[in-house]
Amino acid sequence: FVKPLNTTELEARLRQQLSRNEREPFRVMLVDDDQLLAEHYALVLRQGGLLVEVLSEPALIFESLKQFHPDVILLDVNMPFCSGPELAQLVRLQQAWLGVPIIYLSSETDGEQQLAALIKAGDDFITKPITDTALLVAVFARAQRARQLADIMTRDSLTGLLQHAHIKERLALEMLRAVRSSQPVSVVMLDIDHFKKVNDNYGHLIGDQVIANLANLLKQQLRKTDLVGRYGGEEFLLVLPDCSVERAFTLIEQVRELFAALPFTAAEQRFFCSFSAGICAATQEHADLVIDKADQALYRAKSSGRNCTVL
Ligand code: GH3
Ligand code: MG
Ligand code: MG
Ligand code: MG
Repeated sequence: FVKPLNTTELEARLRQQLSRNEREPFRVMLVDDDQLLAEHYALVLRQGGLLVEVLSEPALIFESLKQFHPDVILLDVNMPFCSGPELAQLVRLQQAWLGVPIIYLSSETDGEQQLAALIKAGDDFITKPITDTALLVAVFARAQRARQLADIMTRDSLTGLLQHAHIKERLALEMLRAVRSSQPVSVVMLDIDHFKKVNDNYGHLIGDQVIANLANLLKQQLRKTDLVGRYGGEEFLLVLPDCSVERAFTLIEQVRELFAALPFTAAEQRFFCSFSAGICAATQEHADLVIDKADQALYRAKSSGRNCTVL
């Protein structure tokens, strides 16, 4: 006989789990036309350490998804104008949200109806009434799994950094956040110098090692909230929230010096590498324009002799 955990103990454990991850809390979007009920469930989930956005107007879901980026969507079935399954179908039409689990949360107990909803779209069905603990556990488990999968899907296998499309997406998101919080965001484009020679002299595998080592160095030296992406082969895009270009410059110069001093060995030969970097401030322009600016700064760094950082 195992004594059931009471909700407080459980919440404490979930929080522990979250802090162990040292990651942002899981994000849950709750769509229900019954605002009072939705607020109750939201409270339960928030007490368990989850971040919850309540949406009582289903028509606004795409706006909300873009702003909130949930790990899990909890969806009511019976809503006026648009049923949960219809809404789920619409969400599934957009590639960006294909991987986000959709869980129906409904008092519908008829198996046929539940099946019909799941066949349309959606991943799971939770029947109301549900105990607070059961809801929290179910959502937590789903969110955790979804994050793990999203992580694998969005990361580059050699470096573990965000892939091209995903670092761009995160930049756009950070720019929105920056406008709201009026904090500066710095963007860095970084490219290894004369990398073709590394491949030519020591082979592609050693070249890969150099790329992986620089990725590790960046992960070590930057803050947890900084975002690092592998923009191209030996090109990296960094997004540094709450960071002025001056601070970014100092930081990147430190990393540049560390990297330039890092010895590599191939065919019993020691050799060194370097990178050039271009920095700019993320303004309210389109993310692509900001990337262009960082790229132009990088170009200037290359033409002024490489192994340097340009603002
Ligand atoms: P520059 O200083 O002007 O940047 O010179 P560069 O030689 O680095 O020039 P460029 O950016 O044109 O060349 C990059 C080379 O990196 C070309 C490509 O063969 C190589 N490369 C791209 N991706 C990878 C990769 O994943 N692994 C390895 N080993 N090499 C790669
Ligand atoms: Mg309803
Ligand atoms: Mg290069
Ligand atoms: Mg390049």
